[in-house]
Amino acid sequence: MNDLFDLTGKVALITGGTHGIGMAIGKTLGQAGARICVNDLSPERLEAAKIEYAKAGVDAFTLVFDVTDEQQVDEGISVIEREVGPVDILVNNAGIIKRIPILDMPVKDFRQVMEVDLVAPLIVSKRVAPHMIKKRAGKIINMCSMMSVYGRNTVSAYASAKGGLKLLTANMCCEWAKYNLQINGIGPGYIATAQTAPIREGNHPFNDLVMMRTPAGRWGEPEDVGNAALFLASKASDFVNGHILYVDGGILANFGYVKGENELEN
Ligand code: NAP
Ligand code: GCO
Repeated sequence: MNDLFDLTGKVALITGGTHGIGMAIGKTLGQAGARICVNDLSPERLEAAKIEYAKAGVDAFTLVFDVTDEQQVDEGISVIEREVGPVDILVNNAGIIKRIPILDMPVKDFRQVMEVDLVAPLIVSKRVAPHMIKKRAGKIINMCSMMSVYGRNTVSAYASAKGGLKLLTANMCCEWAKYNLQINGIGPGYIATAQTAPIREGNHPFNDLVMMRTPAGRWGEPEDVGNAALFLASKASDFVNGHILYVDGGILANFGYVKGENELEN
């Protein structure tokens, strides 16, 4: 049974994996035996992340490149292929969000979110897929969101990108599954990371909404997503394709509830 989740001999690239969900995924896949590669925009964050990975027993190979820049992606992946090996598992994790009402959002900001959250997964996947196709084996995991299926005030760019990423995942499946590539997405619910800190910390009222919408009654932890990524990166998911695995504590199953109803005494 353990062999199903053994990633020994596999090279995994987690984009933007220097903290938050990406780092949780990197640690989990690394502890399952994968050789972990992590990119980011900041050398300083990569240096700090390397230390964090080492504390978890993971020797991360780190390099700087911007996932929105085709030339930097090509050069970065070439370095990985030369120094570590061809990528077997790609996690398109890097992402940004801008919380601005549509009428107030400059189009350049909308474009920037689309570039990072939707176009970049295409760029990086196009660069690594040919090797996977030649090898007739590969795993691509696109980091989607609840906003792949929901809108919400102020996150129009993010939801548009993550909604697009859900269907880009489907299209990668349609074109590449025949070569034994499995391309899936993960749709995290509300996870406690730097990205959600502005709507979570300081007793922010958004916590009430998350609690009302999340049957599990808690914010998710990055490790909750890391565990789902291990499934999608492993042999255990070889017949799962084009699927978005929601890791949301039940949000998608729940319309919501009124505080105090149907609550046990203990
Ligand atoms: P985070 O803490 O903001 O981390 C995002 C990472 O992406 C950072 O390391 C960031 O690097 C990197 N990045 C951004 N733009 C980049 C670029 N152009 N090139 C390379 N790296 C870049 O986010 P998170 O909460 O861990 O989320 C990770 C992913 O899960 C994102 O795609 C997010 O949309 C998605 N997600 C998050 C939640 C949640 O509740 N947290 C829920 C659903 C989906 P820098 O730090 O150097 O900027
Ligand atoms: C927000 C949050 C969400 C989460 C996540 C939910 O402002 O609504 O940041 O977008 O990040 O994407 O799945």
